[in-house]
Amino acid sequence: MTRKSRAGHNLHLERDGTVATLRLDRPVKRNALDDPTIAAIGEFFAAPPEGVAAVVLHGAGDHFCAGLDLAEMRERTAVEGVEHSRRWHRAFQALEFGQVPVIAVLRGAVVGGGLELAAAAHIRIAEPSAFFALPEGQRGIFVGGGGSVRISRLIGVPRMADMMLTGRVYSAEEGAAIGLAQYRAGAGEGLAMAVDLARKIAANAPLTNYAVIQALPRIAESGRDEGFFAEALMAAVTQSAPEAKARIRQFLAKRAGKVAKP
Ligand code: 1HE
Repeated sequence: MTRKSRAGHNLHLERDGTVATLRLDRPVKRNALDDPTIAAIGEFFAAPPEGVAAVVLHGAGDHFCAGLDLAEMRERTAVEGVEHSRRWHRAFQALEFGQVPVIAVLRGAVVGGGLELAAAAHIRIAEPSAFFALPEGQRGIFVGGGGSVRISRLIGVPRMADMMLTGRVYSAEEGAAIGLAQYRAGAGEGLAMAVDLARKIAANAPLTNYAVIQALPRIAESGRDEGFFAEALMAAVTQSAPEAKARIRQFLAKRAGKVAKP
């Protein structure tokens, strides 16, 4: 049964069993992110509804997100500017290093802070209409929602610098090819694909999903020796869980699915 509700400022929530679908809900402003929406995103991901095992994130209307709400720009002291950016960081950290995997469905503008938000998700699906840009250069500002950390890791510093310096816009096809999305979907098909992937994710052992979110990126950014050790610890923790033992017994008893050829 699907349950719908408001999940915070400019956020709409639909819940179907273990999958929650969170929609940025400000289509008249192309889902531009104002301060209360950033706070609501952080609050949602800091404490997702009980029993939710995967979240699909998308935008109402034709655009995922046009980035920072430029109408909110005002005179800020240096400290206020830092604090503003840190609020975005906290909100997107809650998403990236939260409790459940997040799949973003991208169509239309995935721009500025919208791309920073998408980059915090674990899986991105691009519909043909999606386009990726960092117009901060044209606006005279810098990324402030974690983009220089996350987007540069997705596509490399040279590509990100090019986007910011020249205003280069990547199409869905180009964006997927350089790593801005792992999947491409047909027009209007991204949401169904995301829910499908979310159901697969939700069927995994929760501890494995948690390890993928929490341990994998940290291991990838640590030294090799620390990485191998952290991996061994994580492997030991996951395999000692009763759920892992039960799943492996099921496979050996030929009661679990095989890995299917692509
Ligand atoms: C906005 C915003 C916004 C639209 N803040 N109001 N982001 C940008 O520089 C992107 C700016 N937006 C655009 O380039 C275009 O709006 C789009 C390509 C996204 C969509 O174009 P279109 O033709 O579908 O819509 P529109 O007519 O431009 O916009 C519809 C309304 O949304 C309009 O307001 P209206 O009152 O005239 O109807 C726009 O002003 C409004 N709107 N985008 C405020 N971003 C943590 S740091 C992050 C730094 C950044 O994100 S910088 C990048 C900011």
